[in-house]
Amino acid sequence: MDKLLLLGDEAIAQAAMDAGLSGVYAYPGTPSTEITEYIQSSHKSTKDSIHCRWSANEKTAMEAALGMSFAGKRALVCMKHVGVNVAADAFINSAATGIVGGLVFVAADDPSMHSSQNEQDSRFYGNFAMIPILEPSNQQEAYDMVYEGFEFSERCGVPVMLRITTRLAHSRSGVKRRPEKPQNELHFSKDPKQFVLLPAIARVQYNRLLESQKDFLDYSEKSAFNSYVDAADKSRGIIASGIAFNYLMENFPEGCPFPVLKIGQYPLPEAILSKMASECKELIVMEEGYPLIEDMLRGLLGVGLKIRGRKDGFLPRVGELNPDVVAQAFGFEVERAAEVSPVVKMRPPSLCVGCGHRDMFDALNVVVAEKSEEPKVFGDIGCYTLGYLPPFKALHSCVDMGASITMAKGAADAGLKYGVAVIGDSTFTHSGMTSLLDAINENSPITVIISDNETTAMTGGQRSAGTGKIEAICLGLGVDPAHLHVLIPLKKNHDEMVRVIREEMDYRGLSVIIPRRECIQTIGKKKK
Ligand SMILES: Cc1ncc(C[n+]2csc(CCOP(=O)(O)OP(=O)(O)O)c2C)c(N)n1
Ligand code: SF4
Repeated sequence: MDKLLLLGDEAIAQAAMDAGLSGVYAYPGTPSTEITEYIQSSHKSTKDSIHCRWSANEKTAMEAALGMSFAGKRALVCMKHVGVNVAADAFINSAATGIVGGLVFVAADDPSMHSSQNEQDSRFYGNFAMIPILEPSNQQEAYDMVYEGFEFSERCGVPVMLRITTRLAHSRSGVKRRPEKPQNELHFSKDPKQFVLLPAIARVQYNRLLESQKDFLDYSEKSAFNSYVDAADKSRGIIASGIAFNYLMENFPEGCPFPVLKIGQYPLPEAILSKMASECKELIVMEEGYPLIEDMLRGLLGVGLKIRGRKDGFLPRVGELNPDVVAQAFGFEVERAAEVSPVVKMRPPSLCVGCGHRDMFDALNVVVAEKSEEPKVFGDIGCYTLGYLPPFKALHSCVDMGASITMAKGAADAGLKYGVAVIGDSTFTHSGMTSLLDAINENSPITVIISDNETTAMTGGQRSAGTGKIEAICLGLGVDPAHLHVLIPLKKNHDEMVRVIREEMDYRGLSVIIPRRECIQTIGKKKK
């Protein structure tokens, strides 16, 4: 088969299509976005009618993927790590219902928080759901794991999690493809109760999941993705998972003098771990993210053995690993990177010149400055979060998608006089609509600004689920039409925007202002 030069994300997408994918379901989020984009732009998705439209959020993505699996077809669901929090209800329960068509769940973690609000480790979710987890060490393995993952999911009867991290998602390598498989035929579970989690049925399903654990362990013990290379020096044994295995081997190009267990599949293969524990003086754990294996080993192997890793300072407790960090841990000399020339100045991130969010903040700041009782502006997640930084310095919070409106409501409940929520259109349809409903139901005295640029700009300009429907959604939820305004955020409309924001902040009930102007970057892309 041909070899392609692919990003880790693209390798996942290509493998899924080669394995007979019928649909990808996802909400954009770095570093997972390129998986869906690759499928969207492929000739195959059009030719074979592979579903690849963006979902409104990660939970709807997970549920739709489960629906496709219910109908017997293979589904891929992709999200960034914080998206797993949003999808968690459906995700955890999907382990209990099980699947029909193979379901691969890709969780893309972002250690070091390159573009995220935390660095949580999705392996905990896979573990919590009690399903097998696959963790590739390179792009070829990402391809192979997804290609085999659908069949593996069908064999296990549950979704399989593929956990990747930013470096693997966003770096390229040659990937050898495997033969293309046809899509599954539409077919359904023979058990009519399988997807009905009423308590009496759920108990049976849960017991079945528990019983499957020994099979999952057995698959891990025999998996080619877990490999052990013995060595003579048993003063240390090294356990390296995912991309950390690559970093380790980069530091030992002639081969590691200590026994190495590469982990690519969970649950952890206990037999080989016990063998290492009995033979080696100490175990070193190298893993990207939280010290998950490290903690598990302490439980699994007892406290007698010395286990080193992120918790005892052998490796840093936070942030991404890389070959240099691993080299330092082993006491090797690390070449210092060339100094950055003083000519190069630090450039803090900022909203593009000409961005509509700028005009919105300019107007909002005028009204905020007028008030003697300081208003609080609750931000959300998107390009407009940059309104926290100079020159605007306009925001007082940014927590999770949708939190702006509900935090403003909670603060109003507490007695805050002037609460403003600033949210983007994509974030609004992701998880702001239910927040708005709570505020509408109590006519909370807050001003909600839905800064609508008709796209999901921060992640690269993907289609936004609510484009063209934002006012209708607000009215349908129950916003008073007298307190719903659509404005065009342009310099020439500055005075009008200030007036409307002032009037609505003085109104002691709920109001929604929608400044709408298309993101200039997506306009530019369309022109090209
Ligand atoms: C739960 C979750 N999913 C995905 C993301 C990634 N993400 C950050 S901002 C954003 C959407 C921004 O779109 P919008 O609200 O329309 O604002 P814009 O960037 O267009 O101004 C996304 C998808 C995230 N941070 N959290
Ligand atoms: S990408 Fe679009 S929304 Fe984001 S700052 Fe630039 S113009 Fe504004």
